[in-house]
Amino acid sequence: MRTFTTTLSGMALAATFAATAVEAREMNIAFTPPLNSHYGDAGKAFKETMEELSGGDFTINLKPAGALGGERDVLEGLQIGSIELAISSTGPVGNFVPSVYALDFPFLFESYEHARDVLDGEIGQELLAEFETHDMIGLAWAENGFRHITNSVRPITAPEDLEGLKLRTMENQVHIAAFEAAGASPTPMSWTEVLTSLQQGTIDGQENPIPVLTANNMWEIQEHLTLTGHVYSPAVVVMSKIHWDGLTEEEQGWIKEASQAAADASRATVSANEESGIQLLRDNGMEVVADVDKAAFATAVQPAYEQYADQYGAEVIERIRNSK
Ligand code: EAX
Repeated sequence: MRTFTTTLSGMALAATFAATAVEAREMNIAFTPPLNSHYGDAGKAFKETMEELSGGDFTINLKPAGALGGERDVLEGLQIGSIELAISSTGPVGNFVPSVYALDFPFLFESYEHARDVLDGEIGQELLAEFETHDMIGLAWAENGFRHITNSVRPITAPEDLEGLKLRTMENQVHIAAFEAAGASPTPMSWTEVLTSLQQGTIDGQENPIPVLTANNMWEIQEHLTLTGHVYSPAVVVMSKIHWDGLTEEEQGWIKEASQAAADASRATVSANEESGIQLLRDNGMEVVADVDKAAFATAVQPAYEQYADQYGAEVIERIRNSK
């Protein structure tokens, strides 16, 4: 009898160890573009790197296409710990980490190289550190890209053509002010509502980088594209502080390495697809205005600086301008 009982408890113990051994810790990483996008490539790089470094102790579940909500909802989820990780454009981030608004001013960055240098340098790292006092951990700067305007009312060849256009913006005070100043009628909303709103005609247009347009077959619902490049849109790899604090130092190191891999992957995809993406949009019937008087658009949106630069980091904006 004794042997039988010993065997049973041994088996129970083995089963417990076996269950514990295979029970990888799961984390979700949320983003709004589809899996087949620059954010999807970032998410896959994060997943591969984290699962390799942890030897399978962690499983990263990709949650693309707004599966866990719009960017603002996801950031709120990070703060309360209902979501572990996200790749988010800075669009709504300024509502949570105000100093990040300094990155969202129009015509502030002059090239991808300039933006990447600033974000990987002192300014970008200082801003990442700001996230922690807002219950999030800023891990790395990924990339959304330079934003351009699409609509289905008229070709936008000059700022005057924006007059009265119902243009969706992100939930970003600086962008709203910029398009108001230019004469448009800005409508802030989460990305998860944009495609339906365009199809229903409740908005006339929107503005986004080329990879977001191609990943969402924008040619199916928008006729005109104008290559204004009016804002450089960073994306941030960000984690819930609640979940970060539950990791060992070694595990936190893995998260950081995976975040940088994600950032690098997004930039590689943007660099590879910017030109080919514009051609794809043209080939699918969008009328592209490429020769844009950017100085005229910069003048039209300048009031956004008067309205918000002092509140959202005039000193950082000046440092960025001087870094050109
Ligand atoms: O982050 O909301 C937007 O327009 C963003 O560019 C999009 O969600 C990708």
